[in-house]
Amino acid sequence: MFVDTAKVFVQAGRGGDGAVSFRHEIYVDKGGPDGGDGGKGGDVIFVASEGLNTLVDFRYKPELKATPGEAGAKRDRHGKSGKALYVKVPVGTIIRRDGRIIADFTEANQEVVVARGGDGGFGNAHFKSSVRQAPRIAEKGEPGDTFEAELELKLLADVGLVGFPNAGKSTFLSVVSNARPEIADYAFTTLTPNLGVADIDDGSLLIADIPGLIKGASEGKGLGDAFLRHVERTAVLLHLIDAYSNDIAADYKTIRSELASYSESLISRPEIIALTKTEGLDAELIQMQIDAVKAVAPDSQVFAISSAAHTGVKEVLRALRTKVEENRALKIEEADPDVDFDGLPIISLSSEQVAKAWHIEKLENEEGSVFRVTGHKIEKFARRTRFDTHEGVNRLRDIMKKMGITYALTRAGADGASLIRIGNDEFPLIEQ
Ligand SMILES: Nc1nc2c(ncn2[C@@H]2O[C@H](COP(=O)(O)OP(=O)(O)OP(=O)(O)O)[C@@H](O)[C@H]2O)c(=O)[nH]1
Ligand SMILES: [Mg+2]
Repeated sequence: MFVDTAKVFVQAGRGGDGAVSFRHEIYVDKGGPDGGDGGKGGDVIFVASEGLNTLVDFRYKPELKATPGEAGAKRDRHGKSGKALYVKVPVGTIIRRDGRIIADFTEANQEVVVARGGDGGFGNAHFKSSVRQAPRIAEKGEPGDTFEAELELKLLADVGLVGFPNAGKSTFLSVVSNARPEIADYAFTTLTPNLGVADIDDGSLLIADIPGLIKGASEGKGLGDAFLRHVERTAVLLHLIDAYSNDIAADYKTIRSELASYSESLISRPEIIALTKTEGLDAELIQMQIDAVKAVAPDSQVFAISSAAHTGVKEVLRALRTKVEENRALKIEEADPDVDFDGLPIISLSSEQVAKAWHIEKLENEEGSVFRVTGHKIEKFARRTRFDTHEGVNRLRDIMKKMGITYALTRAGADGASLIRIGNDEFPLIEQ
Protein backbone atom coordinates (compact mmCIF):
# COMPACT_ATOMS: atom_id res chain seq x y z
CA MET A 1 0.00 0.00 0.00
CA PHE A 2 1.29 3.44 -0.86
CA VAL A 3 0.62 5.98 1.87
CA ASP A 4 1.50 9.62 1.57
CA THR A 5 -0.26 11.14 4.56
CA ALA A 6 -0.35 10.04 8.19
CA LYS A 7 -1.12 11.35 11.65
CA VAL A 8 1.07 10.35 14.53
CA PHE A 9 1.17 11.14 18.21
CA VAL A 10 4.63 12.31 19.25
CA GLN A 11 5.72 12.59 22.84
CA ALA A 12 9.15 13.69 23.98
CA GLY A 13 10.36 12.39 27.34
CA ARG A 14 9.43 14.08 30.59
CA GLY A 15 12.32 15.58 32.57
CA GLY A 16 13.28 13.73 35.76
CA ASP A 17 12.32 15.26 39.12
CA GLY A 18 14.95 16.92 41.27
CA ALA A 19 15.69 15.19 44.58
CA VAL A 20 15.35 16.48 48.15
CA SER A 21 18.07 14.97 50.28
CA PHE A 22 20.55 15.93 53.01
CA ARG A 23 24.04 14.70 53.57
CA HIS A 24 24.42 12.12 56.26
CA GLU A 25 27.72 12.48 57.98
CA ILE A 26 28.86 10.80 61.12
CA TYR A 27 28.89 13.27 64.02
CA VAL A 28 26.91 15.82 61.95
CA ASP A 29 23.27 16.09 62.92
CA LYS A 30 22.03 17.38 59.60
CA GLY A 31 24.37 17.84 56.63
CA GLY A 32 23.86 20.26 53.74
CA PRO A 33 21.38 19.62 50.92
CA ASP A 34 22.64 17.13 48.36
CA GLY A 35 19.61 16.31 46.18
CA GLY A 36 20.71 16.00 42.55
CA ASP A 37 18.93 17.32 39.44
CA GLY A 38 16.63 15.29 37.27
CA GLY A 39 17.83 14.30 33.79
CA LYS A 40 16.45 15.88 30.62
CA GLY A 41 13.76 13.94 28.77
CA GLY A 42 14.64 12.47 25.37
CA ASP A 43 13.79 14.42 22.19
CA VAL A 44 11.83 13.02 19.29
CA ILE A 45 14.05 13.59 16.25
CA PHE A 46 12.99 12.98 12.66
CA VAL A 47 15.65 12.09 10.09
CA ALA A 48 15.24 12.08 6.33
CA SER A 49 16.23 8.77 4.86
CA GLU A 50 16.91 8.14 1.18
CA GLY A 51 15.77 4.55 1.20
CA LEU A 52 12.13 5.33 2.00
CA ASN A 53 9.40 6.57 -0.28
CA THR A 54 6.17 6.02 1.62
CA LEU A 55 4.73 6.89 5.01
CA VAL A 56 3.10 3.46 5.33
CA ASP A 57 5.04 2.55 8.48
CA PHE A 58 3.28 5.31 10.37
CA ARG A 59 -0.11 3.74 9.78
CA TYR A 60 0.90 0.96 12.14
CA LYS A 61 3.04 2.93 14.57
CA PRO A 62 0.94 5.92 15.48
CA GLU A 63 2.68 6.65 18.81
CA LEU A 64 6.25 7.85 18.90
CA LYS A 65 7.56 8.30 22.42
CA ALA A 66 11.05 9.14 23.65
CA THR A 67 12.15 8.00 27.11
CA PRO A 68 11.88 10.22 30.19
CA GLY A 69 14.83 11.55 32.17
CA GLU A 70 15.58 9.83 35.45
CA ALA A 71 15.06 11.53 38.80
CA GLY A 72 17.99 13.03 40.67
CA ALA A 73 19.30 11.20 43.73
CA LYS A 74 21.09 11.84 46.97
CA ARG A 75 24.79 12.68 47.07
CA ASP A 76 24.31 15.16 44.20
CA ARG A 77 23.74 12.45 41.67
CA HIS A 78 22.04 13.76 38.55
CA GLY A 79 19.41 11.67 36.85
CA LYS A 80 20.32 10.14 33.49
CA SER A 81 18.94 11.90 30.44
CA GLY A 82 16.25 10.10 28.50
CA LYS A 83 17.23 8.53 25.18
CA ALA A 84 16.19 10.41 22.04
CA LEU A 85 13.87 8.64 19.67
CA TYR A 86 15.04 8.78 16.04
CA VAL A 87 12.31 8.41 13.46
CA LYS A 88 13.09 7.86 9.78
CA VAL A 89 10.96 9.59 7.16
CA PRO A 90 11.31 9.75 3.39
CA VAL A 91 12.98 12.77 1.80
CA GLY A 92 10.11 15.10 0.80
CA THR A 93 8.16 14.66 4.03
CA ILE A 94 6.51 17.73 5.51
CA ILE A 95 5.48 17.81 9.17
CA ARG A 96 2.72 20.05 10.46
CA ARG A 97 1.58 20.89 13.95
CA ASP A 98 -1.89 22.42 14.19
CA GLY A 99 -1.78 22.97 10.44
CA ARG A 100 1.51 24.89 10.53
CA ILE A 101 4.64 23.50 8.87
CA ILE A 102 7.32 22.76 11.46
CA ALA A 103 9.69 20.70 9.32
CA ASP A 104 10.28 20.07 5.64
CA PHE A 105 12.79 17.37 4.78
CA THR A 106 14.42 18.27 1.50
CA GLU A 107 17.75 16.44 1.83
CA ALA A 108 18.87 13.01 2.92
CA ASN A 109 20.13 12.78 6.52
CA GLN A 110 18.57 16.13 7.47
CA GLU A 111 17.58 16.00 11.15
CA VAL A 112 14.95 18.04 12.95
CA VAL A 113 14.04 17.93 16.63
CA VAL A 114 10.29 17.78 16.29
CA ALA A 115 9.43 17.46 19.98
CA ARG A 116 11.76 18.60 22.75
CA GLY A 117 12.26 16.62 25.92
CA GLY A 118 11.35 18.38 29.17
CA ASP A 119 14.14 19.83 31.30
CA GLY A 120 14.97 18.00 34.48
CA GLY A 121 14.00 19.68 37.75
CA PHE A 122 16.67 21.10 40.05
CA GLY A 123 17.46 19.13 43.18
CA ASN A 124 17.54 20.86 46.53
CA ALA A 125 21.35 21.23 46.37
CA HIS A 126 20.60 24.17 44.05
CA PHE A 127 18.56 26.11 46.53
CA LYS A 128 21.03 26.54 49.32
CA SER A 129 21.65 30.16 50.32
CA SER A 130 22.90 31.99 53.39
CA VAL A 131 19.35 32.36 54.69
CA ARG A 132 18.19 28.95 53.61
CA GLN A 133 20.57 26.35 54.95
CA ALA A 134 18.22 23.40 54.73
CA PRO A 135 16.05 23.90 51.65
CA ARG A 136 13.31 21.36 51.20
CA ILE A 137 12.56 22.53 47.68
CA ALA A 138 13.16 20.55 44.56
CA GLU A 139 11.62 21.04 41.15
CA LYS A 140 9.55 18.63 39.15
CA GLY A 141 10.77 17.66 35.73
CA GLU A 142 8.99 19.40 32.85
CA PRO A 143 6.67 17.39 30.63
CA GLY A 144 8.04 16.62 27.19
CA ASP A 145 6.55 18.30 24.16
CA THR A 146 3.48 16.31 23.13
CA PHE A 147 1.23 16.76 20.11
CA GLU A 148 -0.32 15.18 17.09
CA ALA A 149 1.95 15.54 14.07
CA GLU A 150 0.50 15.58 10.58
CA LEU A 151 2.85 14.02 8.05
CA GLU A 152 2.61 14.55 4.34
CA LEU A 153 4.95 13.18 1.71
CA LYS A 154 5.51 15.23 -1.41
CA LEU A 155 8.27 13.59 -3.37
CA LEU A 156 11.07 15.91 -4.39
CA ALA A 157 12.19 15.44 -7.95
CA ASP A 158 13.55 17.56 -10.78
CA VAL A 159 11.06 16.34 -13.35
CA GLY A 160 7.48 15.12 -13.04
CA LEU A 161 5.91 12.94 -15.74
CA VAL A 162 2.28 13.70 -16.55
CA GLY A 163 -0.09 12.39 -19.19
CA PHE A 164 -2.95 10.00 -19.88
CA PRO A 165 -2.80 6.41 -18.75
CA ASN A 166 -0.91 4.31 -21.29
CA ALA A 167 0.96 7.33 -22.69
CA GLY A 168 4.27 5.61 -21.97
CA LYS A 169 5.37 7.44 -18.80
CA SER A 170 6.68 4.40 -16.96
CA THR A 171 8.33 3.06 -20.09
CA PHE A 172 10.16 6.35 -20.52
CA LEU A 173 11.34 6.23 -16.89
CA SER A 174 12.53 2.64 -17.29
CA VAL A 175 14.55 3.51 -20.39
CA VAL A 176 16.26 6.61 -19.02
CA SER A 177 16.85 5.51 -15.42
CA ASN A 178 17.64 2.68 -13.08
CA ALA A 179 13.98 2.41 -12.05
CA ARG A 180 12.02 -0.72 -12.98
CA PRO A 181 8.37 0.33 -12.85
CA GLU A 182 5.59 -1.92 -14.02
CA ILE A 183 4.67 -1.42 -17.66
CA ALA A 184 1.62 -2.81 -19.45
CA ASP A 185 -0.72 -2.21 -22.31
CA TYR A 186 -3.67 -1.06 -20.24
CA ALA A 187 -4.70 2.05 -18.35
CA PHE A 188 -3.69 2.57 -14.71
CA THR A 189 -0.77 0.19 -14.68
CA THR A 190 1.04 2.55 -12.33
CA LEU A 191 -0.72 2.76 -8.98
CA THR A 192 2.01 4.36 -6.89
CA PRO A 193 4.69 6.91 -7.79
CA ASN A 194 8.08 5.73 -9.05
CA LEU A 195 11.35 7.61 -8.78
CA GLY A 196 14.36 7.17 -11.01
CA VAL A 197 17.67 8.89 -11.64
CA ALA A 198 18.57 9.62 -15.27
CA ASP A 199 22.16 10.42 -16.18
CA ILE A 200 22.62 12.98 -18.90
CA ASP A 201 26.02 14.28 -20.01
CA ASP A 202 27.84 15.14 -16.78
CA GLY A 203 24.72 15.59 -14.65
CA SER A 204 21.65 13.74 -13.52
CA LEU A 205 17.93 14.28 -13.11
CA LEU A 206 15.60 12.81 -10.53
CA ILE A 207 12.37 11.90 -12.32
CA ALA A 208 8.99 11.08 -10.74
CA ASP A 209 6.47 8.92 -12.61
CA ILE A 210 2.90 9.04 -11.32
CA PRO A 211 -0.36 7.32 -12.24
CA GLY A 212 -2.06 8.63 -15.38
CA LEU A 213 -4.65 11.42 -15.33
CA ILE A 214 -7.97 11.39 -17.15
CA LYS A 215 -10.70 13.94 -17.76
CA GLY A 216 -12.37 14.56 -14.39
CA ALA A 217 -9.35 13.41 -12.32
CA SER A 218 -9.76 16.53 -10.20
CA GLU A 219 -13.28 15.29 -9.33
CA GLY A 220 -11.95 11.88 -8.40
CA LYS A 221 -12.27 10.06 -11.74
CA GLY A 222 -9.74 7.31 -12.38
CA LEU A 223 -7.22 7.41 -9.57
CA GLY A 224 -8.07 11.06 -8.94
CA ASP A 225 -5.51 13.82 -8.74
CA ALA A 226 -4.06 13.15 -5.28
CA PHE A 227 -0.85 11.85 -6.83
CA LEU A 228 -0.22 15.28 -8.32
CA ARG A 229 1.19 16.27 -4.91
CA HIS A 230 4.24 14.27 -5.96
CA VAL A 231 4.92 16.47 -8.96
CA GLU A 232 3.99 19.68 -7.14
CA ARG A 233 7.58 20.21 -6.06
CA THR A 234 9.27 19.32 -9.31
CA ALA A 235 11.06 22.03 -11.29
CA VAL A 236 9.76 20.96 -14.69
CA LEU A 237 6.91 18.81 -16.02
CA LEU A 238 7.37 16.43 -18.93
CA HIS A 239 4.01 16.00 -20.61
CA LEU A 240 3.88 12.74 -22.56
CA ILE A 241 1.28 12.23 -25.28
CA ASP A 242 0.69 9.11 -27.37
CA ALA A 243 1.59 10.01 -30.97
CA TYR A 244 -1.15 7.65 -32.22
CA SER A 245 -3.85 9.89 -30.76
CA ASN A 246 -6.64 11.04 -33.06
CA ASP A 247 -6.96 14.44 -31.42
CA ILE A 248 -3.66 15.35 -29.95
CA ALA A 249 -4.62 18.98 -29.20
CA ALA A 250 -7.64 17.84 -27.18
CA ASP A 251 -5.47 15.35 -25.25
CA TYR A 252 -3.06 18.10 -24.38
CA LYS A 253 -5.80 20.46 -23.23
CA THR A 254 -7.52 17.82 -21.10
CA ILE A 255 -4.39 17.16 -19.06
CA ARG A 256 -3.67 20.88 -18.77
CA SER A 257 -7.13 21.57 -17.42
CA GLU A 258 -6.74 18.80 -14.81
CA LEU A 259 -3.42 20.36 -13.75
CA ALA A 260 -5.12 23.76 -13.57
CA SER A 261 -7.89 22.48 -11.30
CA TYR A 262 -5.30 21.00 -9.00
CA SER A 263 -3.23 24.14 -8.55
CA GLU A 264 -2.30 27.45 -10.04
CA SER A 265 1.36 26.68 -9.58
CA LEU A 266 1.30 23.42 -11.53
CA ILE A 267 -0.21 25.02 -14.59
CA SER A 268 2.48 27.70 -14.67
CA ARG A 269 5.31 25.17 -14.12
CA PRO A 270 7.78 25.05 -17.05
CA GLU A 271 6.88 22.11 -19.29
CA ILE A 272 8.30 20.13 -22.14
CA ILE A 273 6.09 18.02 -24.40
CA ALA A 274 7.07 14.68 -25.92
CA LEU A 275 5.05 12.63 -28.39
CA THR A 276 5.68 8.97 -27.59
CA LYS A 277 5.77 5.67 -29.51
CA THR A 278 6.86 7.33 -32.76
CA GLU A 279 9.16 4.56 -34.05
CA GLY A 280 6.49 3.16 -36.39
CA LEU A 281 5.19 6.45 -37.79
CA ASP A 282 6.46 8.19 -40.89
CA ALA A 283 8.09 11.58 -40.66
CA GLU A 284 5.24 13.45 -42.28
CA LEU A 285 2.66 12.15 -39.86
CA ILE A 286 4.91 12.92 -36.91
CA GLN A 287 5.32 16.48 -38.20
CA MET A 288 1.53 16.86 -38.46
CA GLN A 289 1.11 15.73 -34.86
CA ILE A 290 3.86 18.11 -33.71
CA ASP A 291 2.14 20.99 -35.51
CA ALA A 292 -1.18 20.08 -33.87
CA VAL A 293 0.38 20.34 -30.41
CA LYS A 294 2.25 23.53 -31.23
CA ALA A 295 -1.04 25.13 -32.23
CA VAL A 296 -2.28 24.81 -28.64
CA ALA A 297 1.07 25.05 -26.84
CA PRO A 298 3.04 27.62 -28.84
CA ASP A 299 5.51 28.37 -26.04
CA SER A 300 6.50 24.81 -25.22
CA GLN A 301 9.30 22.76 -26.74
CA VAL A 302 7.90 19.66 -28.47
CA PHE A 303 9.86 16.46 -29.13
CA ALA A 304 9.05 13.21 -30.87
CA ILE A 305 10.48 10.18 -29.08
CA SER A 306 10.40 6.43 -28.96
CA SER A 307 11.31 4.68 -25.76
CA ALA A 308 11.21 1.37 -27.62
CA ALA A 309 13.69 2.47 -30.29
CA HIS A 310 15.59 4.86 -27.96
CA THR A 311 15.17 7.79 -30.35
CA GLY A 312 14.82 11.38 -29.21
CA VAL A 313 15.28 10.35 -25.59
CA LYS A 314 18.67 12.00 -25.05
CA GLU A 315 17.44 15.23 -26.62
CA VAL A 316 14.49 15.34 -24.22
CA LEU A 317 16.73 14.72 -21.22
CA ARG A 318 19.10 17.48 -22.32
CA ALA A 319 16.23 19.94 -22.75
CA LEU A 320 14.86 18.94 -19.35
CA ARG A 321 18.20 19.48 -17.70
CA THR A 322 18.56 22.96 -19.21
CA LYS A 323 15.06 23.88 -18.01
CA VAL A 324 15.67 22.47 -14.53
CA GLU A 325 18.84 24.51 -14.20
CA GLU A 326 17.22 27.71 -15.48
CA ASN A 327 14.43 27.23 -13.03
CA ARG A 328 16.77 26.68 -10.09
CA ALA A 329 18.74 29.83 -10.94
CA LEU A 330 15.47 31.76 -10.99
CA LYS A 331 14.47 30.46 -7.58
CA ILE A 332 17.76 31.47 -5.99
CA GLU A 333 17.31 34.99 -7.34
CA GLU A 334 13.78 35.20 -5.98
CA ALA A 335 14.65 34.11 -2.47
CA ASP A 336 14.89 37.11 -0.15
CA PRO A 337 15.70 36.22 3.45
CA ASP A 338 13.71 39.06 5.00
CA VAL A 339 10.52 38.36 3.16
CA ASP A 340 8.27 35.44 3.94
CA PHE A 341 6.21 33.44 1.47
CA ASP A 342 3.37 35.91 1.15
CA GLY A 343 5.82 38.69 0.39
CA LEU A 344 5.34 40.35 3.78
CA PRO A 345 8.41 41.43 5.69
CA ILE A 346 8.96 39.45 8.86
CA ILE A 347 9.07 41.44 12.07
CA SER A 348 10.08 39.39 15.03
CA LEU A 349 10.95 40.02 18.65
CA SER A 350 14.16 38.50 19.85
CA SER A 351 13.53 35.04 21.23
CA GLU A 352 14.57 36.27 24.68
CA GLN A 353 11.93 39.01 24.61
CA VAL A 354 9.30 36.53 23.57
CA ALA A 355 10.30 34.13 26.33
CA LYS A 356 10.12 36.74 29.07
CA ALA A 357 6.84 38.34 28.04
CA TRP A 358 3.77 37.56 30.14
CA HIS A 359 0.14 38.48 30.18
CA ILE A 360 -2.58 38.69 32.84
CA GLU A 361 -6.26 38.03 32.28
CA LYS A 362 -9.07 38.18 34.84
CA LEU A 363 -11.59 35.36 34.53
CA GLU A 364 -14.92 35.47 36.37
CA ASN A 365 -16.63 32.26 37.40
CA GLU A 366 -19.29 31.21 39.98
CA GLU A 367 -16.82 31.07 42.84
CA GLY A 368 -15.31 34.48 42.16
CA SER A 369 -12.46 35.64 40.04
CA VAL A 370 -9.31 33.89 38.96
CA PHE A 371 -6.30 35.62 37.45
CA ARG A 372 -4.76 33.71 34.63
CA VAL A 373 -1.10 34.37 33.92
CA THR A 374 0.34 33.26 30.58
CA GLY A 375 3.85 33.58 29.16
CA HIS A 376 6.58 31.23 28.01
CA LYS A 377 9.02 31.69 30.88
CA ILE A 378 6.56 31.85 33.77
CA GLU A 379 4.65 28.83 32.46
CA LYS A 380 7.90 26.94 32.24
CA PHE A 381 8.68 27.71 35.88
CA ALA A 382 5.16 26.71 36.89
CA ARG A 383 5.43 23.37 35.12
CA ARG A 384 8.55 22.66 37.14
CA THR A 385 6.96 23.63 40.44
CA ARG A 386 5.97 21.03 42.98
CA PHE A 387 2.61 22.38 44.03
CA ASP A 388 2.43 19.80 46.79
CA THR A 389 5.12 21.58 48.84
CA HIS A 390 4.99 25.16 50.15
CA GLU A 391 8.64 25.63 49.42
CA GLY A 392 7.93 24.92 45.77
CA VAL A 393 4.99 27.30 45.55
CA ASN A 394 6.81 30.01 47.48
CA ARG A 395 9.67 29.86 45.07
CA LEU A 396 7.25 30.36 42.19
CA ARG A 397 5.82 33.38 44.09
CA ASP A 398 9.37 34.77 44.39
CA ILE A 399 9.89 34.41 40.65
CA MET A 400 6.57 36.16 39.97
CA LYS A 401 7.69 39.03 42.17
CA LYS A 402 11.01 39.34 40.38
CA MET A 403 9.31 39.35 36.99
CA GLY A 404 6.94 42.12 38.09
CA ILE A 405 3.90 39.88 37.77
CA THR A 406 2.83 40.19 41.43
CA TYR A 407 2.79 43.97 41.19
CA ALA A 408 0.73 43.86 38.02
CA LEU A 409 -1.70 41.43 39.64
CA THR A 410 -2.36 43.74 42.59
CA ARG A 411 -2.84 46.61 40.16
CA ALA A 412 -5.40 44.47 38.35
CA GLY A 413 -7.33 44.01 41.63
CA ALA A 414 -5.89 40.81 43.07
CA ASP A 415 -5.47 40.47 46.84
CA GLY A 416 -3.52 37.93 48.85
CA ALA A 417 -6.27 35.33 48.71
CA SER A 418 -6.97 35.71 44.98
CA LEU A 419 -6.47 32.58 42.96
CA ILE A 420 -3.76 32.65 40.34
CA ARG A 421 -3.85 30.17 37.49
CA ILE A 422 -0.77 29.31 35.49
CA GLY A 423 -1.15 26.46 33.04
CA ASN A 424 -3.32 23.87 34.80
CA ASP A 425 -2.32 24.85 38.33
CA GLU A 426 -4.00 27.25 40.73
CA PHE A 427 -2.75 28.77 43.97
CA PRO A 428 -3.42 31.84 46.11
CA LEU A 429 -1.25 34.90 45.47
CA ILE A 430 0.06 34.84 49.06
CA GLU A 431 0.49 31.70 51.15
CA GLN A 432 -2.67 31.44 53.29
N1 LIG B 1 5.62 0.92 -29.62
C1 LIG B 1 5.89 1.54 -28.47
N2 LIG B 1 5.17 1.23 -27.39
C2 LIG B 1 5.46 1.89 -26.24
C3 LIG B 1 6.48 2.86 -26.16
N3 LIG B 1 6.50 3.36 -24.90
C4 LIG B 1 5.53 2.68 -24.24
N4 LIG B 1 4.91 1.81 -25.02
C5 LIG B 1 3.83 0.86 -24.65
O1 LIG B 1 2.71 1.59 -24.17
C6 LIG B 1 2.04 0.83 -23.14
C7 LIG B 1 1.87 1.69 -21.89
O2 LIG B 1 3.14 2.02 -21.37
P1 LIG B 1 3.35 2.49 -19.85
O3 LIG B 1 4.74 2.97 -19.77
O4 LIG B 1 2.89 1.44 -18.92
O5 LIG B 1 2.33 3.71 -19.82
P2 LIG B 1 2.01 4.71 -18.59
O6 LIG B 1 1.88 6.06 -19.15
O7 LIG B 1 3.01 4.51 -17.51
O8 LIG B 1 0.57 4.18 -18.13
P3 LIG B 1 -0.13 4.26 -16.69
O9 LIG B 1 0.85 3.75 -15.69
O10 LIG B 1 -1.33 3.41 -16.80
O11 LIG B 1 -0.49 5.70 -16.47
C8 LIG B 1 2.89 -0.40 -22.92
O12 LIG B 1 2.34 -1.47 -23.59
C9 LIG B 1 4.23 -0.02 -23.50
O13 LIG B 1 4.96 -1.14 -23.96
C10 LIG B 1 7.23 3.13 -27.35
O14 LIG B 1 8.15 3.97 -27.39
N5 LIG B 1 6.88 2.45 -28.46
MG1 LIG C 1 2.81 3.88 -15.66
